[in-house]
Amino acid sequence: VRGTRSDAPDVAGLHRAAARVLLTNWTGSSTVPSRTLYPHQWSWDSAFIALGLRHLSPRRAQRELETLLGAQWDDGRLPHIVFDTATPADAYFPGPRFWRAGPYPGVRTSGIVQPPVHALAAWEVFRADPAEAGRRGFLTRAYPRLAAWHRYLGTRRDLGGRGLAAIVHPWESGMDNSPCWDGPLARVEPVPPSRFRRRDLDHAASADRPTDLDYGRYVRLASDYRDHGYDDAATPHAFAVEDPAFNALLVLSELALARVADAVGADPAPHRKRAEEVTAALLDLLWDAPSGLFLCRDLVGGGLIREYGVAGLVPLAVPGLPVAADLLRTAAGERFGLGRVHMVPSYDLTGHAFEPARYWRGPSWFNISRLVHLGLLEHGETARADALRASMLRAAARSGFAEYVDPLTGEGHGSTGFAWTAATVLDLLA
Ligand code: 2M8
Repeated sequence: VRGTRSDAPDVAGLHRAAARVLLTNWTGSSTVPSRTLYPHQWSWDSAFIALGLRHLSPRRAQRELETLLGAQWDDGRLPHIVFDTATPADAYFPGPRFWRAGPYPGVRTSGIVQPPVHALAAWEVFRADPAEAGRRGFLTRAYPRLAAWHRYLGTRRDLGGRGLAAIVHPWESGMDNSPCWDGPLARVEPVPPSRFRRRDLDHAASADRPTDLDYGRYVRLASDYRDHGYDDAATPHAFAVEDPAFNALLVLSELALARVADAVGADPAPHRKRAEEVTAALLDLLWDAPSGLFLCRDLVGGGLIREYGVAGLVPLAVPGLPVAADLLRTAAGERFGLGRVHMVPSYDLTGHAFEPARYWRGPSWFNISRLVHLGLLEHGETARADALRASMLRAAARSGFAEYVDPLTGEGHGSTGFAWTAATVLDLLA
């Protein structure tokens, strides 16, 4: 499957190849992001994967989400990793022996969370085959779990007390080493690299990954949280941030959950209300008019974080967003170069910390580009949306479904055969 900037990819071949990636990464009850780098189930990956998988097998897409929901904790949190018990414990770091967590014996998980894309995915998966979903009681079983998940985020995670969900670890944003976290992380005492053994470097180039110093800080934050029993109130969080992408996804998921509630005979009104409240809080607390972008807020150091990351563009997907025109200008401006670079870069192209190949410090990612694509469609920007779609399909075809691509050259980096890349392609082709 080949496609360059000038020749469009062969659609049938691309579809077949994407389906093959999802088949290869399927474990029997869920899909691993990558057979090498990430050999377990990841929370927001599964939601994006289900959105693509529904076009191949709605039943399997339901199963994907059910496996994750089955690992839900009593407090409502959905863990960011559900460990595959058939995979050796040391295949990934930090593995189950590090986290020492799980909802009950036999299910091992991490103790942190990832962005709430699940209700959105569940609704779309349901719509792909309502009859099959109905036979399996998919929505009826998913609804209380999804509602409990959102409740967890709205209560225990409202660390700022003003209506937004906070993240307590960079991994929770899904954008691990975004330059947005450099400031808040500078306060965290890193664990020395001799105290842990990274596995990611066995499978990916170190120039494409976070540094050892980053990892030292990730390990410190995760072990502090673990040593306080993953108790949000009891942990003295050295890192606590309100992230616009995380909260915009919560808005989209609350809106989807309102539809789910309606479909199962529950009251949709509280979900719609919550979506309105989170949108209002996003605008009130994270919107930065001078830059025309949503920024992250540092709850420990105080104030907005003046780094321009793609998380700030994600609220574009929120229906009726009053600042959509400003966000569109920013997307098309020099920082994100929409239409002039490959897909949507994860960080300001003109920023001091921009690195085109290093993970979340510049590379373009398929899940985020898809959210921006949905935002463009939402606000009637059809031509720009079509161009972005074409750019994503080309990049996926050229790179063998890479984990991320260099926005300047389109060259793939990280793992190939990456599940949400393939799933996003299937979604775009549907
Ligand atoms: C990356 O994060 C994990 C930790 O959760 C890692 O670096 O090992 C991120 O890209 C994250 O967004 C993603 O969910 C995960 C699995 O694809 O990998």
